[in-house]
Amino acid sequence: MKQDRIIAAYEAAKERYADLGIDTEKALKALKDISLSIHCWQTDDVIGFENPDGQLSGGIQTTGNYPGKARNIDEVRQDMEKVISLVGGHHRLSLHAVYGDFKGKKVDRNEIEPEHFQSWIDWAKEHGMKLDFNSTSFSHPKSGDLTLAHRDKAIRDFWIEHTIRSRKIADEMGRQLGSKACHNLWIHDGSKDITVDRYYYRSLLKDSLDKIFSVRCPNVKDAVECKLFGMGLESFTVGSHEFYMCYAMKNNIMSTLDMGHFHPTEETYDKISALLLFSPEIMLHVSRPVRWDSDHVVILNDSVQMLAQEIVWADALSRVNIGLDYFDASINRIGAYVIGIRATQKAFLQALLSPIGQLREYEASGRNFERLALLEEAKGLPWNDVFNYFCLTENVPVAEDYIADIEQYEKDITSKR
Ligand code: RNT
Ligand code: ZN
Repeated sequence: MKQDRIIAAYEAAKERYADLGIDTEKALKALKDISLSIHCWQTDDVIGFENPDGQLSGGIQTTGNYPGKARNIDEVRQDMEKVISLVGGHHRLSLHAVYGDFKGKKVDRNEIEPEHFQSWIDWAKEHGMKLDFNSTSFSHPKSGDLTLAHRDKAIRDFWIEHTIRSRKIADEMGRQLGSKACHNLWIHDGSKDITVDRYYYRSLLKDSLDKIFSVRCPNVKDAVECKLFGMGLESFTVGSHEFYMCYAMKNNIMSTLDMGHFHPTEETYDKISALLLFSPEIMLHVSRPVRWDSDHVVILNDSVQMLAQEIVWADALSRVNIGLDYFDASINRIGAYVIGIRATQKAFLQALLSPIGQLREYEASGRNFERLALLEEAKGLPWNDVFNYFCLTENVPVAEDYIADIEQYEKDITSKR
């Protein structure tokens, strides 16, 4: 898009918003300050570097075999650098424990150390990014259907050790980068068919978590991620919503809300204000479930817009850690990142530009027709012109211009892998 047209459209949008008492400059500044925690695992379909021929197992699955996936640490970094060059703002990178710099050596999950992630910390520093971390319980010989809730103490201990080490790695990342790292704990533990010992498994998980969180990590913000069910584990998930919600509240840690982990007719946004009244911070996995937790690429849909509105309207941007979590192996993976990141940013910008003052006034005085009418009108405000201007001022491609850029990257780089 031509620069003078972007600016002219922005100036017009700015005036239109000013009519409604909305300051676009303020919204743009707020958008710039929203750091998304970009997941590393869209680059290589959640495989990591333990064994490049490894298969994904443990309640989650990627579908598709689009060519050009990253095969090693250099390619993951190359692709992440490309992604961040195509989106405005300053962001975080979320790593999983299987993405360590193992240099071809076999390092089991109960042996990982901060040193295996030092090159990531250096990379992050070099690129002005902060890091977040995730322990990895899936895709491992010791992770059948159960890990931290396994009946066998030896298996539980193995995963307790892994998770404590993961938290220590996150602690080191937070320390060196001067920004507390979110450590997210998600395990797939559950069963395919009806289970008769639910209380027992949950008591084992609770005990394992108590051991894990007894280790102090001052540079970490801990989060636990609940789920309704996993692939092949349809009848029972040990770490259910209520289980983790209670655990998080009792132990002063964060709950992670993954948009794919709830019933299709539930909306994640409605959970925010309920949680924030009891917990100082929460974590999100912005995702797109299609019929189930399919982890499709995030798009600008109602769920994401309502989520962003809820956070902005609750004045809770500083209390919500916004992580992304999707993996689509059926389309260009860099494209998948840019679409999802930009969709999330657009949702927040829309929310920042909404006429919330007037909406609240209508609501407070019982003028519900007026409230609904203004909500509808706000959908058509020229927020996209403001977003284009954001991209322009951030020196990243405006509107669909990034498509050609990604096609070029595919031609030059990923198609040759
Ligand atoms: C799985 C969870 C979890 C994973 C990532 C890879 O259902 O959403 O967050 O997707 O840790
Ligand atoms: Zn998730």
